[in-house]
Amino acid sequence: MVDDTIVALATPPGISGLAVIRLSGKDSLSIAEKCFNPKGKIINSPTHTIHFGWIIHKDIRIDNVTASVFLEPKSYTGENSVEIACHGGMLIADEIINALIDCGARMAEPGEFTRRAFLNGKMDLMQVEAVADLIHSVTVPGIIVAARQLHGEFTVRISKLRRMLLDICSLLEIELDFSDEDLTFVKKDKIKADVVEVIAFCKSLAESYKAAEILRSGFFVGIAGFPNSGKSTLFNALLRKKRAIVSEIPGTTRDYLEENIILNGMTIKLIDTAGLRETQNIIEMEGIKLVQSVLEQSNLILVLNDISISPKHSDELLHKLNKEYPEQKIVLIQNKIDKIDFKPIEQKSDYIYISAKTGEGIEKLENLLEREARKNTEGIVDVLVNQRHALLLRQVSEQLSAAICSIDEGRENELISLDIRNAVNLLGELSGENWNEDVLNNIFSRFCIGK
Ligand SMILES: Nc1nc2c(ncn2[C@@H]2O[C@H](COP(=O)(O)OP(=O)(O)OP(=O)(O)O)[C@@H](O)[C@H]2O)c(=O)[nH]1
Ligand SMILES: [Mg+2]
Repeated sequence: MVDDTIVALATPPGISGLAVIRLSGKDSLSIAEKCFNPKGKIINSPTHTIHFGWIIHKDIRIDNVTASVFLEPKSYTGENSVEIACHGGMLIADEIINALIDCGARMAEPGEFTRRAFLNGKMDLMQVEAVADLIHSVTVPGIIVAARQLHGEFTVRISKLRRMLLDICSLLEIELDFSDEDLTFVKKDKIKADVVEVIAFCKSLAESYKAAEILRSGFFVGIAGFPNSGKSTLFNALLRKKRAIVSEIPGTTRDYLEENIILNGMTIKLIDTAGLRETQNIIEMEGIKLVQSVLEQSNLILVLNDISISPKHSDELLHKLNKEYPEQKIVLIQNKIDKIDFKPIEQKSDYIYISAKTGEGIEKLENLLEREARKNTEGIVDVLVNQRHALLLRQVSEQLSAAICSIDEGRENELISLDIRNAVNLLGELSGENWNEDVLNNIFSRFCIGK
């Protein structure tokens, strides 16, 4: 148990209705008491009570506030805590924090409150990561999954798996103790079936990493095409504002531009890029090089075609991009339909005809973007798999596959059990039952001060 008392602003700095300052540690109440008036209220307070009063430090009246008291272990960190809600404004909160530091608190490190919650057994590592995802997720489904993870539903599943694997190890090891008597406690076929099921579960979870990343950070959509096809006009139309420069001069966009739109709770990260063509212009060439990295990280690529030149004008480019980016879904968008007098026939449901200039077809395109974003994140229920989880889950699968090989080769129970126990330990790393300082530092580097 850490025994100093930490303090930090828990709300974003700036002007707001209220700001919340958090204090946690065994001396939280006595430190808050020193600057709180009326006297005697906080220090003698029962847990989960709220007190109205003034922060007065060195005879200067700073602000009137409410102070909520939580006594250990019934607090976020598991320690004595006080949350002071003051008027929003950087200087007021800063002055109160300085007063509390004067009275014995120390400024908290990023994520230190949650680190204490973990160290005091208030939450496991998967729940800690869920807190970060809950704060950072830019999609509503991402928030819903992170909240389930925080609630601990996934941890329960992992615990069940660990228990099941440990039971298998126990049976294998009991059999070992009675090896002279040739007793069989468990059928190897049954073990194999159970282990194969766990491998499939871990593999599919590890594969959900990419989809979880979409729920966490948004769905990346790169807009590509020949110069003048209307990419920047479409970018502006989807954003409902003039963000990118539009002109009839081919090669207008050089640097790529990135902006978010939110479609029914799904954040779509739109990226407008330089038009693709052979060019001798050095700056334009640099812009075109950047397109490659944008398209590589896109979840979906929209190729814009100027239908007024020809509906097939971009077919070769489309073919080339399909070959270069086999991982990405690529959709052809026919633009500038306001300039043609024939009515295009919709060939496929994904085939979209728009006029970025007049707005015709934009709603249909938005529906397609939302549909694709949701399709790419289906099946994620109670955990947002991150890089750390994916790595551990792959290692669990490898250990269990080794156990299956040992069973198939008729090896001794001792060896089979060893591989399964390694997998159990790795699952323990996932939930944080086995942890080390490096893992914690890495996880908490994502946190902000005050969380
Ligand atoms: N009539 C019509 N003109 C359009 C439409 N979309 C774009 N334009 C015009 O086409 C020209 C090029 O548009 P941009 O949006 O700058 O094209 P771009 O693809 O971003 O071009 P680069 O940045 O050079 O690669 C501008 O004059 C636009 O007004 C459309 O739907 N209809
Ligand atoms: Mg442009």
